[in-house]
Amino acid sequence: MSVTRAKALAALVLLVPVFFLTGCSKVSELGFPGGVTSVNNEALPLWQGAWIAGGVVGVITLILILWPAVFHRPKVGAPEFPKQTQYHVPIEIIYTIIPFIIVAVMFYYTAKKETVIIAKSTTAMHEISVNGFQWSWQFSYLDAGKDAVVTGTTAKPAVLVVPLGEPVRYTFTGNDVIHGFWVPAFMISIQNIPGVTNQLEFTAKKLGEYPGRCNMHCGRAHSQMRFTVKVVTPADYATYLESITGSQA
Ligand SMILES: [Cu+2]
Repeated sequence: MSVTRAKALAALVLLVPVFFLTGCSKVSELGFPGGVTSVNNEALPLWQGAWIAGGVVGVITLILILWPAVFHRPKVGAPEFPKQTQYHVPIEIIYTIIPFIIVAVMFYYTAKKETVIIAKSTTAMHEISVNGFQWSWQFSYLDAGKDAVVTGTTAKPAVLVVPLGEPVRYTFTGNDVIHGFWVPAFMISIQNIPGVTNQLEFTAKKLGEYPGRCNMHCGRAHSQMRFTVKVVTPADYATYLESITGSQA
């Protein structure tokens, strides 16, 4: 009976990762499509690695929970408590060191990717300034002149138009409180902090419209701090810049 139970439990535990790791490539991307931006290309393996690490830890934890529940149930006539093994120093050392190693490995890969993602180059072809304020966004297209500025409102969120395949240097600032520029599909989240200038360069690699929002709770209308990123061809981008220059849209 116990051997059959053990086999059934092992089969169940093995099926879960097999289900997630096989199938089409979309499943392996675990909810984030690759190739949307240059940042996305860098960050996707980190995302997948974090899920795999979480999955392994989850499966081991599940086994440790189910094993005693299935195989060490109280027997009729047995004492109320089984043998207690508290203050078992080797076990306590092991369960202190293992989480430390897990966090250290994840920190190492995160820091390594972050260094690549925030690196500045001289290849940026455009400059766009992103200013967060209570409660919307302002996008200034610096290479089109100081007056090429688009300001959103909660009723009419702004659209950030970016060129396909051309590297852009973004500068992030905040007017009043801290805001968070977040485009989930791009795997980009960077803060707009008053008095601090953050920068990030990236290249959009797929045409389309992508929703963005503020992910720092910044006040009453925080949830309405939405915007859209629209990736267009370089020709359409040039036309767009002409259409907003001088208009203070
Ligand atoms: Cu905000």
